[in-house]
Amino acid sequence: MRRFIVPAVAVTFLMLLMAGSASAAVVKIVVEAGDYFAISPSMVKVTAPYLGNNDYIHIPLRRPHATTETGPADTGNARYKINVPVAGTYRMWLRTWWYDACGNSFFIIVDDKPSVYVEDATYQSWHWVKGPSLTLTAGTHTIRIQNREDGARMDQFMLINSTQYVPTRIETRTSQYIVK
Ligand SMILES: [Ca+2]
Ligand SMILES: [Ca+2]
Repeated sequence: MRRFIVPAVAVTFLMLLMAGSASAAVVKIVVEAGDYFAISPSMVKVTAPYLGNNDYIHIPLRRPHATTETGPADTGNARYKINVPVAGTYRMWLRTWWYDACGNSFFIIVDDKPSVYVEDATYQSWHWVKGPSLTLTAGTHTIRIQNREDGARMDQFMLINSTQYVPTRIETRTSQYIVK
């Protein structure tokens, strides 16, 4: 009897170890702007080979450009579906280009949750902006990037279950997590 118990304990221990290491692995989900499954005006896709990663999405400047934060002229948006492999808390980052202080934000709507928005004060330069912290179950989720101010652009977004990682350059797209 005893010689059967020892291997069973060993196997259980090994499985726990594997489960522990799997949940500790950092998951990084990188989505290209053009990976949406649906897009609605005034959001448009712009082909931009100079970025080295295909394209970006953009709320074109209105004439006249807004000079106050009075709210967007429309609900133009792009919708993405991602498959989250491991439940957890994910930091969202967006690689953006802002026109000015009245063209420097997007609404973000995850599944059917209330909208939040991202905004910062680096203008006319591509850069990563820290987005919301999201608690996500494993499985498919919808991310909507929506018009808040005209003149805003987004090149990529990223979800990562690590608070340590800070993106600084264009990230490699992770097609295995993108549902089209
Ligand atoms: Ca603004
Ligand atoms: Ca891009």
